[in-house]
Amino acid sequence: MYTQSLSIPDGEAKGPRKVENPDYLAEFNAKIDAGGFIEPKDWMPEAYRKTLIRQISQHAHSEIVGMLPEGNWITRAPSLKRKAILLAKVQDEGGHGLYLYAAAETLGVSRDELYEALLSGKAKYSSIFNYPTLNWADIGVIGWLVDGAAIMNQIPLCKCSYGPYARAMIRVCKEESFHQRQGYDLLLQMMKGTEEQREMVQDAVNRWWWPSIMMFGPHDKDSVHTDSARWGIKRISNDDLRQKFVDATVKQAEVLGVSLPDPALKWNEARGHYDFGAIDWDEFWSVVGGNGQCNVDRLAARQKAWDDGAWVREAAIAHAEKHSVRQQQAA
Ligand code: FAQ
Repeated sequence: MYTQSLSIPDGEAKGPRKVENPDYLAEFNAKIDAGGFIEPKDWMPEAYRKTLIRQISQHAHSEIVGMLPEGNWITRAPSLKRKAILLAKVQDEGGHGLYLYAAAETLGVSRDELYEALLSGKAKYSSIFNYPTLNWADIGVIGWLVDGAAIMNQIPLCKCSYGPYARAMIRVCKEESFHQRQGYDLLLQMMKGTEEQREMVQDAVNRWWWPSIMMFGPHDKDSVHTDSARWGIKRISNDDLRQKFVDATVKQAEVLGVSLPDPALKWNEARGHYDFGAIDWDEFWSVVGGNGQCNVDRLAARQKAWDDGAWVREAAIAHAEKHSVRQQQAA
């Protein structure tokens, strides 16, 4: 999308100008301080470029791995309407992955390199997608809590300093908003159903609440990518976003008629926020480190998709080569 007509200055084969230069740096900092966007052909410090490749590609990987827990339920959706909604949602997540890979490519890295980093386990993807979807209510809870957390994190990214990432986020957030609503609607319907359905919803909420809170990443004191805020990539810190999410979600849980599995969850008048219990960081780091319930299955599914798609990539290259020869002959 972004990358097709990108010709990079200074004669480099790909990627922006990498030479470090104090004048360029001053210009770059001034643009960031003024709230402007950095575009692919602009000079940028190498560390900024690397941080963006890391974050955008991990975000892209999260989207396409995130298709799996819900994709698993498409054939088992209880009605045609729910099947159509779920199919559209899962396709949207695949689309988000594609915008994000394209945005990362504008930074001078190839799709193959990014994909190789995912499949070899070098690059991370969101911890949340390593939990299993055990019952139909999980699909509603993913929409409500996981997409809800994703929107909370991604709205500020619409104003991030890197133009292609910020622009991709605008459309992604609109679609995530639909995802969140369809999930909440699904749960509202189930809560109006039988006792067994209400129990399924509560069970799903109990299992997904803490992993959703963990999605925002480690506490600020343990967050290592501090340059990200200075460069206007991350505009709100992990803990502040997590707090905003908890504050917004408690009321939604009340309306739904479910309890949140945290006895320490309590409104704090002095802070003007909800207090909540301690997060199990051992569990978080274990899942991030590859030892969650579904890490192995998720990567195996992505590897299979990559292998099964080899003929498509080969056909596309053959077509492009044929086209290029014809163009040369016609010239
Ligand atoms: N899982 O220094 P920080 C979605 C890592 S999309 C795994 O605080 P940073 C849509 C972090 O990478 C969900 N790893 O890092 C959807 C770093 O390791 P590294 C994805 C995590 O980057 C819905 C280390 O810990 N969203 O859900 C996690 O400043 C439904 C230290 O952390 C994005 O990617 C985690 N949860 O802040 C799809 C949004 N948290 O890289 C399908 C963009 C932290 O040095 C169905 N990303 N780590 O090896 C961000 O906003 C940031 O990257 C954070 C982390 C906030 C995730």
